[in-house]
Amino acid sequence: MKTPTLSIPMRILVVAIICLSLSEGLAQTTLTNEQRLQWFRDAKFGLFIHWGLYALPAGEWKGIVYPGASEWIMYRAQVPVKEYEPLAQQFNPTRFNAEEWARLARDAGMKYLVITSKHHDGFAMYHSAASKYNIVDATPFKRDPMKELADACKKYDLKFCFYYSQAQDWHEANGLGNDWDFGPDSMKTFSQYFVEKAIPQVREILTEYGPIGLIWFDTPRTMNAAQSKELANLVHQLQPACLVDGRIGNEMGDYKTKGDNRLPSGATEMDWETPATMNTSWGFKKSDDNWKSPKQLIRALVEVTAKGGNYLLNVGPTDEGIIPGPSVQRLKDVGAWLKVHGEAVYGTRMAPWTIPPEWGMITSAQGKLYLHVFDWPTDGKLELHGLKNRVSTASLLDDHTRLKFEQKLGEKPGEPSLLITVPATPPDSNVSVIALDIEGPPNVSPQIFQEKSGTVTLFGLLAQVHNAGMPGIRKDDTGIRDWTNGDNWLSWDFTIDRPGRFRIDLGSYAITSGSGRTRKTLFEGGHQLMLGVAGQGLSFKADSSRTERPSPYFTDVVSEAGEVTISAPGSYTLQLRAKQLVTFQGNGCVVRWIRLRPVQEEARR
Ligand code: FHN
Repeated sequence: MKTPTLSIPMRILVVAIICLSLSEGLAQTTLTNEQRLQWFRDAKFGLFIHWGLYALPAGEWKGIVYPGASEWIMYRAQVPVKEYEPLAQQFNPTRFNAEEWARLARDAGMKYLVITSKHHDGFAMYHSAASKYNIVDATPFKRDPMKELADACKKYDLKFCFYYSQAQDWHEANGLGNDWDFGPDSMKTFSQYFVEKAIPQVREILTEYGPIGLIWFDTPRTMNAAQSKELANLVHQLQPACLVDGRIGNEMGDYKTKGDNRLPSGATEMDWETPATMNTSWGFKKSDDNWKSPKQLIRALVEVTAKGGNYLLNVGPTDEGIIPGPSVQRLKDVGAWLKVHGEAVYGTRMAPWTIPPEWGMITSAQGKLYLHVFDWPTDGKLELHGLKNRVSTASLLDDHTRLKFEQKLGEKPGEPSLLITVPATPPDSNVSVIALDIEGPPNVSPQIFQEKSGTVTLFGLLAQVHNAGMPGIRKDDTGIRDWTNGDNWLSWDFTIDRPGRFRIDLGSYAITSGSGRTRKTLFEGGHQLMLGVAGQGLSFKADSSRTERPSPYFTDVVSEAGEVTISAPGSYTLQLRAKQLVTFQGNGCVVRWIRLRPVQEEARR
């Protein structure tokens, strides 16, 4: 049979179609964000390592202990480059053992490891061709610990990742941050630094160490959008599967990076990470013994997971290459908990409830809910409101003991509700987990319920903002922020099933880093607020006179609004309006929560 010959326009068309399908084939090798994020979403827990020349002074310079994190010593003590640089000649971490570090992370239940390839002091902890100021060329150690760690991570099935300070570089005349040697940043040619050091070094860490899970950029400072984009593109071009963190600058990055040690109020979005310290400093600091307890760390990991994020927990090894004992112990403790309860963490998704219940946190997986109980009930009954799915079984996660439960799926005030009968003592002293098998994908009522204690908490995150189109108020992951416009007002709908008299408090927050750094008390100055509920009105001043629930992360700053009586079960609306708002250091009123707590009759007498 004769093959039909194609006319010239037809041939052009065929060639074009072939080219198009080839280029589509190529496009498939570039990954979407969704594909890149897959491992990160399931991993939940990573090890952050801040290791550099700053481990030598370890927070002290010429006999003076400087406040804050040790890796900032060069900045805090304004150490000239010519005095800081010679530290390299003493840096000889002969006790460094990459396998030990990787094994420790693996045994802690971590799935990735992020280490400082270069921090703000500008010293490369790997063999860099772009700068001689690196661990191989400038120290007696002469080894490349990053090569050793990359191999060890592969062996222990951890994603190997790099931190890289892309804008601050106190060693370079055009890097940002060093004004004591090189003058103010405004006088520098940052673009020159960016092209001559940052870009070549990022290229090196992405080409010399095998597959990299993510690059953790930090403190972008004055970088412009084109520079952030160039860096992100470079990462994806060299390693399409490598993630870029949220501190690349200009709202870019494959996921969001929260503030250091910061946790959001509720579960509102996925794909974020909280970097956290175990004590105060990131780098090793001799005098820093402000350790969080293993319980606090386990609870923070659970809270981050339940709210949709990942927890990147830091250690600061010494100049000898040793991870401090208290850090090692804590990692082992978290690992022991995860060994038993990992099913309720890895691969799970954030809670279907925006706001966690008063007793703990919730994570979810296919057909499952995991109730992470921080405050074990003393009367043997754990209560959960809002779940519309039928529960088929409830059991303790550790030994699979079946638990009895009673479920009400009606529409009376307080329903739907689940009452689980639990043992008198918690199975785990850190966090006990109850696993629920549920029918169908989680379906949760958006109502705000009264908790078992009788308390109703109205979180800022759940507030309806009225006149929201006007400037002067915003909602972020902690609640209502920067409320400065009196035309804006807030309201919450909620249900009461056990009426009575309630004391109402308003919670703002102060950030505590645990380092003794200045606390940010956003209520300074006092706002005059008005609150209305169940036909009663309260006028009160929001101030900073009382704090509660001190935690390593937040201290709630509490203002007392007064008392109201809610005399019948049913649905109610609470309104919060401003009589006078004060702007303090650029911040307005913060509403993290409003809490209605039952007043005990005896206490009132
Ligand atoms: O300045 C750094 C600090 O030294 C540390 O590396 C942390 C880790 O998140 N990041 C910066 C401050 O946010």
